[in-house]
Amino acid sequence: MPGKEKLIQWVEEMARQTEPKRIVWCDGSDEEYHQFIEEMQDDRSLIRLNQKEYPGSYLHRSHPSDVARTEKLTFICTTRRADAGPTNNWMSPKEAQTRVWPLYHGAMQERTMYVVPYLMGPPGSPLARAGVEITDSLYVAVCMRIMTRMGRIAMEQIGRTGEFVKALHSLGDLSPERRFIVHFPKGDEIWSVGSGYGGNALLGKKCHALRIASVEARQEGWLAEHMLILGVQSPRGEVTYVAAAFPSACGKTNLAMLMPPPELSGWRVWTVGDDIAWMRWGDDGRLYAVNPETGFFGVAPGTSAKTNPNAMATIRRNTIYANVAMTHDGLPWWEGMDGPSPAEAWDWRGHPWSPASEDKASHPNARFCSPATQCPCISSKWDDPQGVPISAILFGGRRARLTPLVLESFSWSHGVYVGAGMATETTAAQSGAVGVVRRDPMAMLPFCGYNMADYFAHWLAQGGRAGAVLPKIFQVNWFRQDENGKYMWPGFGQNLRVLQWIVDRARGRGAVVETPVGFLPDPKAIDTTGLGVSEESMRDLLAIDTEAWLAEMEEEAAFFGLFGSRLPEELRREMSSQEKRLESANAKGGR
Ligand code: GTP
Ligand code: SPV
Ligand code: MN
Repeated sequence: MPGKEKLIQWVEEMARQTEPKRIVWCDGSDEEYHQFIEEMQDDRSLIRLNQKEYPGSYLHRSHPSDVARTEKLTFICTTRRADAGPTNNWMSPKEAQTRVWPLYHGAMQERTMYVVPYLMGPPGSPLARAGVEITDSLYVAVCMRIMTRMGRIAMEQIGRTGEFVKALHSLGDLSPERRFIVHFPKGDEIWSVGSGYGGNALLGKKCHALRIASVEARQEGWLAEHMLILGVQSPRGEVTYVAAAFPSACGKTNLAMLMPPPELSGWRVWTVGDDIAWMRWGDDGRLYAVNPETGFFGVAPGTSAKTNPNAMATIRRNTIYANVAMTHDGLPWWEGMDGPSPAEAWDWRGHPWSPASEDKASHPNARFCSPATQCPCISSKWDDPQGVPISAILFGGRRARLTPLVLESFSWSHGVYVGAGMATETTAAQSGAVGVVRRDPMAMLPFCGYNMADYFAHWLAQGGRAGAVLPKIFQVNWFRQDENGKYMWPGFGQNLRVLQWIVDRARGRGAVVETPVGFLPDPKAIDTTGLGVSEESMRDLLAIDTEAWLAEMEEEAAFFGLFGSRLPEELRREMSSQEKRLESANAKGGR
């Protein structure tokens, strides 16, 4: 059936269930966007910020119980439970029909249904994929306009190919009791009800571009990953592209927009993407990455001119903020922003706030939503349909102890093992406890749409591709703490010093020290002039505690045990070789 008819039929079907007052087909135009913004001010779902200081910018306050992704209420819907795997919540298609579908019945009565066609990936790219989100939230529609290529351009592709992901979203009654985010990888369908928050509701992002796309990528031989993409430019003008997976709120946006410190003059970092990478093998054997998105949905708290000046410039106009505080002058504010705290403000819930208040002014997971083109360091290739060739892949988590500042894996399969064994401390980006160490393979634990054992196998299989020019795989950790709980590494712009070594290694240069867990930089290989980190701290940041690693490997083994016989043999081999290397080093008294 031609795409347009298929789409009309689906929209009619969804309208019969949800019973909207009216249906609006979005064309993605500027006029439409501005009209939506006007309507949202009228119904008070958007508050106008100070237009002199923040032109085109607004604040959205969400329901206080709806401020982060709810992983517990996120499901993969497959006929067989094993296909979702032990790390995903599973629901049978039948159960979804009886438990979730009825929640849509009459859910849009007295509301407008917005039909939002969108494209993920640059138009004309072999990786451009279309979707249509049906939503009763204007906040969702305006954020989708920023985050995706919305409207006509998507309709063209749908009309031509007849293929699109069907994404149904309703705010429902916003009760966490009746909140579900359900994915049907087989039918390319997503149902989300009961939440208006980012990753739960902007369905092109995590639901489509990661959970659904990861299944498609496995079938078609490419990769859909929770990764930033950046280009590092050396003073000689050589640009090296890097993709990096860090879990939510662990530094992707910050690294993607890195501002080189003055001591490292001549170096530049160009942003291609800050959250999601779609990567495919090119005819020349290299791995090419595109950013499927067109905007940044980033963490506000901690963002300042000191930590991320490029983000501060990006979010100065045309930005939809969510759950930040607002000063009496209509300026957005959050903890960790520049300058002193305002003497008085409204907190993220709209209650009066002062520095004496017990609660934070901004929600820790408050976000900004801004167009990518506003970023001062946006790469000239950020929307290149072919993508950028990746020379290095980084895996990083938030670990107070154990994992060093940087290490290089011995091989592709060792690198896959390093990524699969990753762990991190939880953050405010997902509801639940903060600061608990959990395994988060490749930062994809909440986003892999199928059994993660098969996901590891898919990654391993890439290493055996004929003619593939494999990127080198690294692990990084910006979050090591000393015994007083202070970060030992200054991070942010200074992370460029680590990127320099990574670029050297990717280009076959740079000195290393071999350890049981990977290659570490030779102590002199990281330039520390003007850094203010003592030699002793650098030693600690690059130390390998073999006993602690062996203890970690027990936890890792318990996690891998969840997958039973489905865990790839190659991963088991990497794990046991690493264990042997550690044991033998330990017997000799450490590294
Ligand atoms: P998501 O959008 O949730 O996927 O997060 P993200 O991975 O893009 O994380 P982001 O860059 O927004 O950073 C999250 C938090 O980590 C912010 O509060 C940052 O200030 C902090 N952060 C980022 N980079 C560094 C760093 O190098 N060192 C330290 N100490 N903190 C950092
Ligand atoms: C994340 O939580 O990883 C985010 C924000 O990037 S969300 O859009 O909610 O997924
Ligand atoms: Mn993310």
